[in-house]
Amino acid sequence: MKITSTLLMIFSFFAFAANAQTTHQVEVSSFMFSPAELQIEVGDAVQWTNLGGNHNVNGSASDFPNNPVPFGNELSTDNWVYEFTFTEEGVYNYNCVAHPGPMQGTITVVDPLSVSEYAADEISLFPNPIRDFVQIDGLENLSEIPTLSVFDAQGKMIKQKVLNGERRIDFSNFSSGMYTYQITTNRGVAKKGKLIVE
Ligand SMILES: [Cu+2]
Repeated sequence: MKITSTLLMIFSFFAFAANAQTTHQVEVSSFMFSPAELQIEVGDAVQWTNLGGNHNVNGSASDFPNNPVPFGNELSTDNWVYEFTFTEEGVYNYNCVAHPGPMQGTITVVDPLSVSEYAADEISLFPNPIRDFVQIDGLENLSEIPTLSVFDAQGKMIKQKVLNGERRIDFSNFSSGMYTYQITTNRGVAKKGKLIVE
């Protein structure tokens, strides 16, 4: 029974991954974007929904010249929905022009095929599927202090932990499902992959 449901999850994940585009939701309210930080894949769309207040999404070239592509809509008190599809890798910053202090966001667009891992073979995570804990071995092969980041199926970061000697990570408060993770250092991505929580 357990094996069957795990296999089903694996198959449905690959079906999901194969048909590529995901639409990620960001709520706009007074005075925040939620989630404010999102990591997505090339080709994914982000849909911002204004729940109330005079706000917009401003990722304009004049305010954010480092954005690979400008994006955004006009200020409005309507309950608007704005959608943008990100087709170029990179880090995109944006704000609300009426409330640029508190209302800021970042979309990080990654190409899953182009992110290479520099220590994939030296590091191992087990067990996977995870029940309550995952053990990470091989981190002593890295000369820098690694950070573990875990993302849900929508690309939202839900856990981030500096692995300062810690090798056994608690997943007992995670709901069942599919997650992706990255172990990063100052050098880049040491290892990345998928995790299943039972
Ligand atoms: Cu605003």
